[in-house]
Amino acid sequence: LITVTIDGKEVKVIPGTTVLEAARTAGIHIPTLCHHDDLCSEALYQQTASTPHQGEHSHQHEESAMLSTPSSCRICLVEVEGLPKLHASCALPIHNAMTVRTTSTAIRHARRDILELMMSEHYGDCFACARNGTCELQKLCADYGVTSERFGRPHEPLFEKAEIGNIIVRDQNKCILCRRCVRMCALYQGVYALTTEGRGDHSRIATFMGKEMKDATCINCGQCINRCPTGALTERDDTDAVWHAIEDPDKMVVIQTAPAPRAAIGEMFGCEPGTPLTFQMNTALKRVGFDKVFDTNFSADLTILEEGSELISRLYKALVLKDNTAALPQFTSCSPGWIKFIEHFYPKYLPNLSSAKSPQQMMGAVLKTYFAEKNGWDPSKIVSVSLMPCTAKKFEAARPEMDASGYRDVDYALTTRELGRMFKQAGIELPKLDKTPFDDPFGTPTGSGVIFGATGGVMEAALRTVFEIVTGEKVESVFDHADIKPVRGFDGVRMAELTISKVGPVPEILSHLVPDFEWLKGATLRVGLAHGTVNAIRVMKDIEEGGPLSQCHFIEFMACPGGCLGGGGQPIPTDREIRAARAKAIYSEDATYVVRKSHENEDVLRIYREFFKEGPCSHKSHELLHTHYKE
Ligand code: HC1
Repeated sequence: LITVTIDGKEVKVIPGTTVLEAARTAGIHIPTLCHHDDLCSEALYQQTASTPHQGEHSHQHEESAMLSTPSSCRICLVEVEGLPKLHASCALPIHNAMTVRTTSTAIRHARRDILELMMSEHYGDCFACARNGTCELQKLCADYGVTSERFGRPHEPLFEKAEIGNIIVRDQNKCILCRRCVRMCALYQGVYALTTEGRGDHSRIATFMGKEMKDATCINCGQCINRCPTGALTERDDTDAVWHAIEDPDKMVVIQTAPAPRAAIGEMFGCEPGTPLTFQMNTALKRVGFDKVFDTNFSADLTILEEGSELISRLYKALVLKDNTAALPQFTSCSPGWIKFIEHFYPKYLPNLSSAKSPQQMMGAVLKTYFAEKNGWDPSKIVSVSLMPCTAKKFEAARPEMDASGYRDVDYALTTRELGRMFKQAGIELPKLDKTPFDDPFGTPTGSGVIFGATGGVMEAALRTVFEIVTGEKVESVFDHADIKPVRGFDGVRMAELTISKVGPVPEILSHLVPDFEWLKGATLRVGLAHGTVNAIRVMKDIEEGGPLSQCHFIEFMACPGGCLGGGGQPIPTDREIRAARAKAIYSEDATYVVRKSHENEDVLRIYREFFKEGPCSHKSHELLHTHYKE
């Protein structure tokens, strides 16, 4: 270890640690606009950690370290004793003992000069910007007393207008070329939709051939938005359309809320990350005018019944009928960023995707059919809104195939940030509100629905149901079964194996799919998980090379780091520690449920009895709750 003295404080670090990282370790904050905690080498190393690929680590660690220090904003300048000039602390590795100062008149002036130069090219109305209040540039300008006296401000746009209408909206007039978006897209997502073009004064963030985001190979995950320090990247704003629907007396406006936003929205109202405001949010939603508030966790239970039954059918087809069209491993299909990723990059594996729609879409489908019929509502007058942590859910909602009932399953998908803004526009102080329960009949989920919001949650929920149905053994959570435990956690790629040593009778609800479970006796069920699409690439490569993941029967893929709780529509900032706090809240909520397995959700089972008539994966449920993604 090397001892470095920063502002008089000694800190011991491993050689190669940057001064910026060392300062953070010592609790000293050095301002920066191009560094992000998610993009430091340690975070990248953790993100690409895995159980089956240990050999890759050293190479990945080096690559991560290289790409994590862009040193482009120069705000993090420091003085080092014995060295002339100021140095960018994010690009200054520690190899010998050194003494560093992070504050001096020279440093403050230099930082102010840089900020003034940035503002001289920054066009846009701060008050109307979606990032007003969370803009890192705005904050630093305030901290350093930046004015436009010396270098002025542009009075008209320097670049073409923002690409309004696209799900990911870019406004280069607000871009400070920090390259966080480029690095995020490459290092966490492996998508490379964004790149840097030109040199010096002509540098700009670009897409391949200058295409609009909607035409680029972007997967709409929104991770770039969540790393952008300014308003240069935002999501399409659908709040006005939702306000109009709410104010239309002819419409019934129904909202469903996903598992991940409830553990995060409080951050927009000054709460600590991981403060669940599920039921306060219901009160607020009613107050702003939604007619019904349903729980996406409920349709997550429905998804588990469909997706789990599909897995059993595929296994039967492959193992008993020896049908090689069974397309194993089955891949989860509820993350729309992942769906677009596989469509772009691995289309030959589309048959492996579960045909089950995501919980968002399933809720929309049963809302405009089962619910409308049962309650005498005209489906053409229902406006189906969803609250999602995800920008890609806007794309999923608009997919042409998502209207099997004759109506759009979901009309508008709002991000957590958009709903937070709506609450603020309505003068709502969310944490102070009373609690209101969800509405029936889609308001009582199980703990399995809740954990969908975290990486590994869909798999754990599926295993609780599939394992218990097949073996008859009780599984309330991963802690009941040591072999299921590895599905939880934040390693980028994970695997688990479960031996099915005994089998039970086939429950009535699945009797149309398989005659018995004898064929599974003694079998080992292998499952895999990946979050962040850079890890999906690693899994797909392994499958192509016939590695351990090719032996899996079921793999969960989540496009965003940490799963939905780290979604691109979540409050800003989102980083490793914040994701961990949100995950804790989600798992704590699961533990409060008396019923924690999807197949024990009585209201879900009622839909099968009253509406679908047969069990999961029957004709009618296929029509409404499943879809097929084509090349
Ligand atoms: Fe998700 Fe899902 S968990 S995809 O991560 O399957 O977005 O939260 O709503 O649909 O339930 C997102 C979250 C979400 C769906 C569910």
